[in-house]
Amino acid sequence: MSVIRNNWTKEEILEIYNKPLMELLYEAATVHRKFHDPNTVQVSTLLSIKTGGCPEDCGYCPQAARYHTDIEGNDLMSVQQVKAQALRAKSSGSSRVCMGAAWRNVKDGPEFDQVLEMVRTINKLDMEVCCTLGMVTENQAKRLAEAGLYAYNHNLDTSEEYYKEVISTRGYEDRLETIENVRKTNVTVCSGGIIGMGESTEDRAGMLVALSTLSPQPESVPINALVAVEGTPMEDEKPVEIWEMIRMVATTRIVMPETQVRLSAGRTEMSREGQAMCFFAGANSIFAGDKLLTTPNPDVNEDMEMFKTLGLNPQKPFIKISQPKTVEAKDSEYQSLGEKPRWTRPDHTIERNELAKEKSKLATKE
Ligand code: SAM
Ligand code: DTB
Ligand code: SF4
Repeated sequence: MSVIRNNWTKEEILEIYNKPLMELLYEAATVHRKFHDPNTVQVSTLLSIKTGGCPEDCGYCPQAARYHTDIEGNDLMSVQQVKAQALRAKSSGSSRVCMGAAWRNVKDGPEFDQVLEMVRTINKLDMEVCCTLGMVTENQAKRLAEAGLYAYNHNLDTSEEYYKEVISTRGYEDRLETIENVRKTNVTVCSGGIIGMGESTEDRAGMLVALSTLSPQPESVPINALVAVEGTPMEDEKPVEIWEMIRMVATTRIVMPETQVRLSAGRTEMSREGQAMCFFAGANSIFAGDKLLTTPNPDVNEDMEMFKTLGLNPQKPFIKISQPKTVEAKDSEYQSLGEKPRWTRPDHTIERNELAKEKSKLATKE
């Protein structure tokens, strides 16, 4: 039985990533079978509970207010709307709902209280609840845990070095600190990244070093292929080749044997054969539903057909960790502290982000 290693080096990871493909696939599939049932895939549904208008400058993101994209922004959804969507997701075979908000960080107040109520409501539907709300403090993470949150998603996105070329409004250390805050609770950590943003293979390996040396390693690692959205600084990035996705998934599986590796954004561009190779290489989770947060995703029925063709079964909820208990707001042990945490704001200049902002200003004037 291999042991989980928290001391992977970039050189070792690069060596794995660059192996002849058949060797890489065989090694990854062998690790996968030791730790997981290869015919079970976890299915998560994404729900954008607050869309667009985000103050950050993430170069890949269509929800950043400073870029001129086509998406329709929305205020925070109501608890009832979220419940209806969660029920739909459950009936179509999802065991988890991941609620995303276009926020830089969580702010104490009525909107966060409403999100806590959404967490309670979905947990009571016996589904795993995940949130991705930006940076969180320890107290906020504890309040989410108490409401019944199962997972918190906060991606490292890329290597520490390349992160500076992607985002200037917050630092890598803020990302790591948020993950540490989540780790102070029983909520599981979901953290991964994006390939296809112009990063090098070394950056991909660097991100896997950062994730695999976390102790414990994240319980789930989403691997996204960039969805290049018009108006964002990355609109002209070339699509990721399926071989790169397969290599990234396989390498992630080898260095993080126990984690659920999620085939995330970019599936609309992948053939069934390509996705099948990713599952063989160790991917055992997907985002399902016609939409990711703002961009398209394969149709649920098509995904279920693919599962049938490949003999895959959706994973039941709470397999690895038991269902958290929900504490009602009136019985809460924690208070809203009204914190004003000082997350960093490096504010260095990223040329392509600045150009996209300028272009957006011109487009708005027209
Ligand atoms: N605002 C919160 C945050 O940034 O932490 C949560 C939502 S944010 C949209 C969640 C993640 O989605 C990002 O960290 C990024 O990895 C992924 N993402 C966003 N836009 C993407 C795109 N165009 N292509 C692929 N992944 C993307
Ligand atoms: C993750 O790693 N990928 C998801 C989820 N976590 C929140 C988001 C993908 C977003 C793709 C672009 C969009 O639809 O806006
Ligand atoms: Fe905002 Fe998150 Fe998009 Fe960055 S990734 S612009 S923080 S919604």
